[in-house]
Amino acid sequence: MPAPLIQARYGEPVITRIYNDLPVDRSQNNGFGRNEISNHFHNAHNGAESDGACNAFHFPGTFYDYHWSTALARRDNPLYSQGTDWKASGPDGNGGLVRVPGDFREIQGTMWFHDHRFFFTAENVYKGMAGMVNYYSGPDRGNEKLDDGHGVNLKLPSGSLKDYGNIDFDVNLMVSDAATDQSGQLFFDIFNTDGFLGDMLLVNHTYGPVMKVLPRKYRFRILNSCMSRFIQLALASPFGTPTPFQFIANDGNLVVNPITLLSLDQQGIAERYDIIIDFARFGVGQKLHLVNLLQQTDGRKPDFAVTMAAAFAGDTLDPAVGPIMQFQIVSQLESVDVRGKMLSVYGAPGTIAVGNPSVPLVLTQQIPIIAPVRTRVVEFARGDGDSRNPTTGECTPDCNPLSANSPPFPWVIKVNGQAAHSMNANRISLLVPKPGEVEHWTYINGGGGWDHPIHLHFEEGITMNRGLDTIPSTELNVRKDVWRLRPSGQVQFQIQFGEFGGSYVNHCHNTVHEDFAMLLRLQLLSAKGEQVGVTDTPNPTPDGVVWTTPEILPEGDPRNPQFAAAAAAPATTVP
Ligand SMILES: [Cu+2]
Repeated sequence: MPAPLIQARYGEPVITRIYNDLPVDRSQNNGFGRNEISNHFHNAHNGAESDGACNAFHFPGTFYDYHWSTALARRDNPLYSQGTDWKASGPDGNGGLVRVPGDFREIQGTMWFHDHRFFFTAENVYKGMAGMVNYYSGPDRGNEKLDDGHGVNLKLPSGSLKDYGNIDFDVNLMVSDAATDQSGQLFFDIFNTDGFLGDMLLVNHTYGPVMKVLPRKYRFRILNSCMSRFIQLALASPFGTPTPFQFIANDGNLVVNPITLLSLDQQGIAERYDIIIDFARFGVGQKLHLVNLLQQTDGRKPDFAVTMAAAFAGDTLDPAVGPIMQFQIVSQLESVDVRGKMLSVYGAPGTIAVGNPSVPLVLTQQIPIIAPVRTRVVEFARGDGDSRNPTTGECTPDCNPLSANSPPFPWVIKVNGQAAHSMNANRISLLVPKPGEVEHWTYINGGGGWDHPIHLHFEEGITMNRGLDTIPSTELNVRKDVWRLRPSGQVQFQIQFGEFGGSYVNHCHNTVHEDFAMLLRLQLLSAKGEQVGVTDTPNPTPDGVVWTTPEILPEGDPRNPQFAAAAAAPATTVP
């Protein structure tokens, strides 16, 4: 079953009602997965109650309404709150634009939603609780021909039969891995805390799909939705050699100028890369392949990338390396946007001429790096977690249920060089006292035997550097919401919070690491009229929600004198 695609646009909020129709009996889960669900919209700017927190799940027989506000970041900044910029806009469905408050440089495009139920995220997402969401905007409208009257439409490859959101030439590719048992059902190992790898790489939940394409440009929005597998994709020409394509967006954020590549960078779990392939460079009847070059043989980290020739020859220890999808170039095909209409590039008899659009040289403007109000260091490490409250013995929301005596979780996070903690939803590890303040954060990987793709909910950061290590052009000064740390690596980015106050999380998106408590809680205070303070912690039960008052780590709270002392101390592990 293909994963769903939800199309939304700036200026039109969405209510997504999720019904939980799973069996009440937990034992009917075929060995893994939990019937209590939470739906996280990665990485939209939504109120905390609609973020899909890992501890805000709901039960069989209930529904939960998520209010997807389609808020554009910086709408609460007086510079952008008037909604006067035509670039900060959404398609009105009738050839024009609806302006919205916010900064057009923070427009988002390719996103996704997935289950986030603590301790069961990997299992539930693996079982299919995920889909993609595209946000359409004035500049990135999903219409390659329309003149909107204000000259903001970038006219990126997409199609033109609908006002916005055409998918004839703008295609979401969700890449996930799977393993099956002898009866053909999904197999999963719940006792592996390093990470779980499937031996089959699927595209839109299909093994080895074939897509017919016209000889022209297509946009592909590629998501890695694996549990623990990193991928590295390249395009093989009909002759089996790497062939160039253009990179236009990272994690749903347009880059300033398109970047020509022969291979994508490594792509960690939850990262999204948008690329443009021009099939006009090849002839009708020819076939190209999307190829995974990255060998990974355990859940800790990838081994290395192999050559295109080795990938085709199967000269690798990893059955998921090699061609994963085929493109067949045809002279005409039926539109997906308007069924029954036939399309061709030059307008063969009985078809609509779609032509081959060009890609602009400039896609957006750079947000500058400035002196921060404060800096923070967050280190992700291996260790004995402390999810259990020493006084009450309780964990929020769950202790490690794999064993009767519940050993501690194996993954921890340290803030500003202080003590290591694993997830307790009733503990705030990072507190942002005021919206609009610019901070610089450094994420550190405390070990060399692992890589971690770390996801920050709710806001995107501008990637500044990777310490002394090299940084690719697809990351430098580019906005992202997931960063691979690299083994013993680090990454620094500029971040600014706003729009909403409330509770969010920051975590490893190797969903097995996440489930074993490599998460922390982030609390945003709002200075706006509604005065959102520190929010109580929801503890859901089948009979309703019990609220508890969270503790706040001093090293994560700039209002606490101990914050400055901790921030001034060197991090415990700097490679
Ligand atoms: Cu991890």
